[in-house]
Formats: sequence, C-alpha cells, structure tokens
Amino acid sequence: MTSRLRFHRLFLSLIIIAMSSLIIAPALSIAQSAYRPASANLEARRWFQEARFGLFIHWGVYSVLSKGEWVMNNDKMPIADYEKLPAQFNPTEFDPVEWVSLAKAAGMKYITITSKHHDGFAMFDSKLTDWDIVDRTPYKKDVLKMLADECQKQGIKLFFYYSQLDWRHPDYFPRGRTGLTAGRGESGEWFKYIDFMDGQLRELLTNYGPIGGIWFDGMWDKPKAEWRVEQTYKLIHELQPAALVGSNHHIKPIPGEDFQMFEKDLPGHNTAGFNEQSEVGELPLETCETINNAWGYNADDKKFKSTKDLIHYLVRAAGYNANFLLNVGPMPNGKIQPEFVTRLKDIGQWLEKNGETIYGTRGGPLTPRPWGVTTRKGNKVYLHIINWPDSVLSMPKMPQKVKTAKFFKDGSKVEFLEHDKYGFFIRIPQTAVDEIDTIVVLELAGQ
Ligand code: FHN
Repeated sequence: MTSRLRFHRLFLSLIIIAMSSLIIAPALSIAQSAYRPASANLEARRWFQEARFGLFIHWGVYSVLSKGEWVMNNDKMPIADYEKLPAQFNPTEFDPVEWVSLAKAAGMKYITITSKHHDGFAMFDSKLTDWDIVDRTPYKKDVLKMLADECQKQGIKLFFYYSQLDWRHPDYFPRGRTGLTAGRGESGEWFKYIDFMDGQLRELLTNYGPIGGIWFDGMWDKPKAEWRVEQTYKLIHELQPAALVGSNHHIKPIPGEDFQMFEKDLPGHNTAGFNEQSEVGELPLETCETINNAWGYNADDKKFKSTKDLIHYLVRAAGYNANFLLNVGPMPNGKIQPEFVTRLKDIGQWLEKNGETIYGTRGGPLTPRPWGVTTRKGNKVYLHIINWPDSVLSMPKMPQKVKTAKFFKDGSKVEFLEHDKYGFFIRIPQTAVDEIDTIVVLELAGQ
C-alpha cells in the first residue's frame, strides 16, 4: 500500500472517530438529560426538604464481629470465612416497633436502612440469591419487610440504602479498588452483575410497599465503569415514580437523581475527604454522619459525639438548606446501643421545643456564619446563634425590613437596630443565651 493511501486511510479513520464522539457525547447527554421527574417525584422532593431529619441504619451480619461494616475488607476475610457469619446472626431482640418509635421520638421523619452493603448480603428475602437473611441465618425473617410494615403503620418513610459495590458477587468483575482479598475467581460478566443488581432493586421496589427512595453507594469503587445508571434509575422511577434516587458517588449529581448527599460534611465542605468533587447542585440536599465514628456496629468505638454537637450538626445542615441523616449501627441481637438511644431521645426533646425553626424551613438569607446559621419559613427568619460570646451581634441587612425581633424560647422582645447602610444589630443579654442554640425570630415585612 503506498504511503499516500496509508495517510488517507489514517486521516479517514481519525475523522470517523471524531465524528462518532461528536455523536455519542450529545446522545449520552440528551439521553441522560431526558429525565423529567414525575409530579409525584417533585412532591416527594418537597416533602423530603420539609422533613429535614432522618435515621440512617447500617445493619448486617458484619455486626456479629462488632468491628464495623468494612470488616470483610479490612481483615482480608476470604468469602469462605465471611460466609460463617450469617449462621451466628440471630437478632431475636429486633423489634421494628421499638426502632420506628425511637426514630419518631428523635423527631426523625424517615429511615434509610442498608438493604445490601458491600458484603453483598441481602437483609431481605431475595429470590435472586440465597445470600440473604432468610436463607442463611437462624433468624429466617425478612427484617426489611417487618420494618416497612411498621414504618407504614407509624407514618415514617422508608428509604433503602443499596451498595452497587459488591465484595462477594463473582460477576463484579473487573474488580474495583476494594474487595480484592475475597478469593473470587479472575473472571466475571459485569453486565450480569448489573442485571442482578437491577433485579434486586425491582424486588425492593415491588415487595415492600411505597418506598421513600434508594440511597446508592459504591460507584466510587470503579469510577470509570459503565454502571448503566440511566437504565437503573429509569427502572426505579417506572416502578415507583415518587421514589427519590440519590447516590453517594462523591461527584456532582447525575441526571435521574433526585437528591444530592454529602458524607460527613456540610454541603460544599470537604473536611472528611469524601466530597472533593461534589459541588453543591440544585437538588434537595442531605448530609449524613455517625454518632461515634462507625457506621456499622463497632463495640470499641466509644467516641460518641455529644447531644449538643449533634443538634448543632442538624441546625447547621438546615442552615445549608440540607437534611441531616444521623446513623445508628444496631447490635447483632437487634438492639440499638444505649449511648445512641439516649442521644436520639435528647435530640427529639430539643426538636419538640424548637422544631418550628427546622422542619419545613429552607436555608436562610445569610450564608452560614461563624456565629451560626439562619433558616427561613415564609416571612420569618430564624437566627440560630450557636457560637457568639458577645452581647451584640451585627449582620448584613435582611432582604426585607425587620418588623419584629423576638427570642424564640419565650417570645420576649429582642432589642435591635436596623441601619440602612450598615446592616442590622441585635442585643443578646447573657440571661437570654441558650447553652445549645439561642434562637431569635425576625418577622420581615413580606415573604
Ligand atoms: O463504604 C461506605 C461506608 O461503609 C458507609 O456505608 C458510608 C455511609 O455514607 N458510605 C461509604 C463510604 O463513603
């Protein structure tokens, strides 16, 4: 072949590649941006934003070892060893009434529970595998069904956490960054695994009544893989249009998702290192955190955050226009440890008095400040002053003229001075300071 002909062929193939990328990219973006949330979904998003506070539950057979939910990976347990755990998992003291009642006592409006974590173990009766709670444990009951029924009885929405990452499934291949010591064969059919995952999601969205949403996790294990999320999200929205889809992929939201979550950080922050690529989008927001430092039950983790710290996290989240999903990791006997129970109940007592300033609000007119945050509902702005030593607090002008200023706690008048040019000053006498959150309600002239 002459060199001239070779050049023409090469040039032609480059043109074809360039043209196909021009065709694929917009086709992908058109396909992805084709998602139009149903009106039921938009209503569910509004409900979600009003709810502001939920209970995260990480529960699985890993709790038998009380070393957290990553024990299989961290202790390099081969599947053969890990498979001995379900026989020891018999949560005879699990009481869904107790769990749902505790969530309500805490002032929580929804529960997000792990249906399947990275170990691949289904905490529900899956017909697609026997690696599940009914087939492999002496307990033999579908705890998600028990919980779903109780949630419906008590008016609490139930979301399912679902790990796309799977350390046990043979078709989760090629492997990602984790689960490399499970002893799986060096082969597998990736889309057979994705089909399996879609099949289990179909079970979760068909057999457990109305579901608040699906909380995905694990795409970060194989960020470049073809996760086929568009098909999965379409399946979810077809089965239950109001089910909200979120994914803890640590990047900005993908079309088809209905809320954006942040892990161990407030929206836009990245102190814990999970959110380096996730700029804050337009979707409803949620941040999640643990009470100690463990998601799954860890008997040795005694670093419990104080009730005051947890309330501050809830208040700051609301100031960032975000929900707070607070986690418990139940014990293998089905009980929630007392250190968690007392804190949840204490938060609930605080919310009984101050819930008006959190539930149904949106982020306030001021971006979060060192002294605290603002939330807003109609023509009321709530100043949450959680860290201010002085008796006078100054801030920028409010969007509308301030008609009145009162202490939320007792309705007593707050002395304030509004200056057209310089902004707004309030006086906080020491007697009015609350040790957790000094809340001042401003009534503005107009919405
Ligand atoms: O690896 C998981 C972890 O076990 C836990 O489920 C958290 C909860 O947000 N998500 C992943 C870590 O980013």
